[in-house]
Amino acid sequence: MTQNVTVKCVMVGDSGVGKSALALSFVKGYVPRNITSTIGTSFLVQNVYVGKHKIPIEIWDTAGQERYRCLTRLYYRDANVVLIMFDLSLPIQKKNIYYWINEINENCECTKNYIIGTKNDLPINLETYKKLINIAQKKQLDFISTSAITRKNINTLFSQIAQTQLPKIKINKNKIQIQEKQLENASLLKMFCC
Ligand SMILES: Nc1nc2c(ncn2[C@@H]2O[C@H](COP(=O)(O)OP(=O)(O)O)[C@@H](O)[C@H]2O)c(=O)[nH]1
Ligand SMILES: [Mg+2]
Repeated sequence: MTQNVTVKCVMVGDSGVGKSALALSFVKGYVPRNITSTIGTSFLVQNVYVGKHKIPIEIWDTAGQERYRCLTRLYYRDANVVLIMFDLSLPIQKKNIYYWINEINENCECTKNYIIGTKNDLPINLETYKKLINIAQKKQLDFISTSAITRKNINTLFSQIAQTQLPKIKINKNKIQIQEKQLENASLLKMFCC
């Protein structure tokens, strides 16, 4: 028997970096022409298989605008994985990258965070790329360069995310075995004590 462990994966980043596109590209396999701006947070789920284990990944797609920030904090508080996303085709300030990393460090006890570069099908801004790689190294975060349009690295990213949760499946199995043992003991007690 295999136990399901659901992974809560939250995407954060400025408005327009491509969070909704990446979620849709992963779940639906394509990016619709007109993506509507995310209000609050939307939610999608997709199963990923690691060996015989089915791992449902919940993708929480948050709105980037400042006015929703208090609301979106509620979503990443109990996330397992956070994808901190930046548009590779645009210039970026270091302080913006650090803003998001600190925001997640202060508000979330996630098991794994990634820095995700988006839109790598467009001509990329080399300065942005270098800054992201350097900061990822400094902060010991994995960096993955993606495109929602070509689907570059999308499946690789979510397979990696699913694999990070495998140890939890083993723990859950142990828990279930212990519970079964306790039930057996309870039945034995009933037989002998009553
Ligand atoms: N070329 C390209 N455009 C993208 C990509 N991802 C998103 N976009 C475009 O960038 C714009 C903002 O994307 P969206 O997913 O709504 O950003 P969000 O505000 O972070 O959710 C849309 O016009 C998308 O079509 C990508 O990988 N490549
Ligand atoms: Mg969006």
